Amino acid sequence: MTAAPTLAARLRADETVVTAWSTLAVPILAELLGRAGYRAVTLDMQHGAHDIASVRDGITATRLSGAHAVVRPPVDDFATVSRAFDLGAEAVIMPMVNSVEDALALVGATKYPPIGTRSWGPHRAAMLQGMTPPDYLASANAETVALAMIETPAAVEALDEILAVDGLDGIFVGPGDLSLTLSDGKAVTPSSETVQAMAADIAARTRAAGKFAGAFCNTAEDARAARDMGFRFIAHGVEMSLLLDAAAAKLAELD
Ligand code: 3PY
Ligand code: MG
Repeated sequence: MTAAPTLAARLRADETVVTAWSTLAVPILAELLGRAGYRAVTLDMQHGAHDIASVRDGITATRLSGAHAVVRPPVDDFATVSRAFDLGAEAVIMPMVNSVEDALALVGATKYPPIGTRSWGPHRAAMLQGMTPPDYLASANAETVALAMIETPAAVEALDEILAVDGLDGIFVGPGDLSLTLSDGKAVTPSSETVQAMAADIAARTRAAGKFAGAFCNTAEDARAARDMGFRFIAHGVEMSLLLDAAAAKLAELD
C-alpha cells in the first residue's frame, strides 16, 4: 500500500488543495468536512472558537476522514505553532505576519535546527503518521508547511523580504483584513477590485519566489479567480455558514 501524499507534497506538485474552515471547535464537524470531500480542514484559533483541546481532537478527527489538518493560531502565538505541529497539523497559517521578524519567528517555531528552533516533542504527530520519532525528524522540515498571512499594507510592503526568509514555505492572503487596513478601518471589502488585484500581484510574486500561494476566498467567484491567479491552497467554505445555508435550504424545500 502506498502512503497518501502529504499536504506539502501536493503543494510541491502544484495541485490545487481546497480547505474548509472550521470555527466551531467541534471535532466531528471537522471530520464531516473531510468526509464531504474537502482535501484539507483548517482549524481556526484566531477568530474561531478552537482551543488547544479542540485542535488536538480536531486534528485526529480530520485525519480520520483522510483530509489534511491545518491550524491557524492566534496572532503572535508562536508557541502554539509548534504545539499544532506536535499534535499532527501538516500546515500552520500564521495571521498578521507583517515583517521579516514575524516570518522568522514563524519559521523558528515550525522547523527544527538548522533552519529553525522548534523544540523536540512530536510524539502525537509521529504516532498519527505511523512513523517512528527518528523518521519524523528526518522528514519534518520538508513536510511541515509554514504559511505567513499577508493581510496588511505593511506585509505587502515587506513581501519580497518575507518571501526571502529561508524555511518559509509560502504565504496566505487574508483579503478581509487587507481591505480593512487598506481603507484605514472604513470597510471590509475582500472581493473588491483593488484587493483582488493586490492578491493577483502577491500570487505572482510568491510563485516567482518558488513558494506556495494560498488565499482565503469569500465567494465561489473569488475562489475560481484565485485559482486562475496561481493560488493553489484555497480556503472556500466556513462550516458555520455551510450549516446555516444548508439548514435554510432544507427548510425552504417545504415552502
Ligand atoms: C482575512 O480575510 O483577513 C482572513 O483572515 C480570512 O480568515
Ligand atoms: Mg485576517
